[in-house]
Amino acid sequence: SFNLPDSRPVSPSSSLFSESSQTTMSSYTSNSRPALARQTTAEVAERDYFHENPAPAALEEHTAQAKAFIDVHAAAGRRVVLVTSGGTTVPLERQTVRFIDNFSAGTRGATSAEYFLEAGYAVIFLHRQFSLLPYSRHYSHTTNCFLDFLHESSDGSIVANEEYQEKMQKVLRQYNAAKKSNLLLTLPFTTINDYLFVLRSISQLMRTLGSSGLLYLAAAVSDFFVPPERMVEHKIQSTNATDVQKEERDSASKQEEEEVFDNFDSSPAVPRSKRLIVDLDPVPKFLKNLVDGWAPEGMIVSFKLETDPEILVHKAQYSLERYQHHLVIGNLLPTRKWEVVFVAPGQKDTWIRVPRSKKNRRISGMENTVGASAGEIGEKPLDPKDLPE
Ligand code: PAZ
Repeated sequence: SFNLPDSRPVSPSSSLFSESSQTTMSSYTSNSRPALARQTTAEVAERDYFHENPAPAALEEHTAQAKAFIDVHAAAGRRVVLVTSGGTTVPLERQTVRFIDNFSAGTRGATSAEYFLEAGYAVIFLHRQFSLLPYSRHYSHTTNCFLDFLHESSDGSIVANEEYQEKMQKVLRQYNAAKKSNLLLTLPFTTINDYLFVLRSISQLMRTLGSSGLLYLAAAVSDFFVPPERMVEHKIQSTNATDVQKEERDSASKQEEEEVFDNFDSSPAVPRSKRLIVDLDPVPKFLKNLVDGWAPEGMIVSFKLETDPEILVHKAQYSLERYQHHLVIGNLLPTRKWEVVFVAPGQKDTWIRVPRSKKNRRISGMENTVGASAGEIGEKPLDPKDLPE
């Protein structure tokens, strides 16, 4: 019931070629680069990132699937939402054994997708592979193994246990209805790079939907990554067992190896082979590009996660001001399952709460400290002193 503005506020910076945007002359001379032109900083960052990083193998296939899905629903006049969900990984090696990850299980995205389907949207669910999915989320990743929901009846057929039947039937019917009507397209990503490539492609496809397209960006996207020129090919070694072998190689390739291995600190305090210093670059902030160039007519909702209650609203407001989209939904890590703040242009910041489930109360240890009823709206977050130690 929150009122979103019909269109984004027009500000000087909302134009791709605005006077206020910083313009940069391309300094590239390579023939493979596009012709020199005056470009905004955001455009240069986009061109460089997508030029320097490899497109994921599944990009074409996923883009084709999304295009077919969008075309069908656009022709039917149906609203389409792109929901992004789950965390992105940051690989440390090209042949990836180790990677950096984050906490997100995809609960927000998978749950929201169900509500969007219920509200009549067709949903493209761009999610971290193996994170929670709409409908199946009720039975996967739970403390119960899914087999615990089932038993074998006397005739040998497998049926749901009595206590789960009502809910399972409801969920199954909703899932089958979405499937039958082709209303749910699930597309997986794993790395930050996969995510950025496919997000750009799908957002651009959503342009055809105009204002019937909604982008609901709930994924927990890494802010840092290892750029390709600093990423080693093979598993980073933790012992110097390969050093002897290395010494036998010619000096040119030795030097090359040392350059490649610059993830290692050379501090003499601890043997070099035992230390790993991870040196990450910032991931370009593409929300500006998305808002201004990829899907300029779509409604765009982004999420902002923080752990410090003192900075959440400020960061959400900053994001809204900087990117000029429709809504930032802020949440705090420990309370995110039952409390969010809506920050929208021209509107008062509004905290929205849902009742905490028994499970959430158990996790937070907050029972009996703060009352919350269905859809409660407030002007302030829960008091941090009520949060568990
Ligand atoms: O996946 P989840 O339900 O455990 O968490 C959801 C969330 C906190 C990742 C999401 O609500 C969110 O805030 N996403 C944006 C995170 C960020 O990049 O700030």
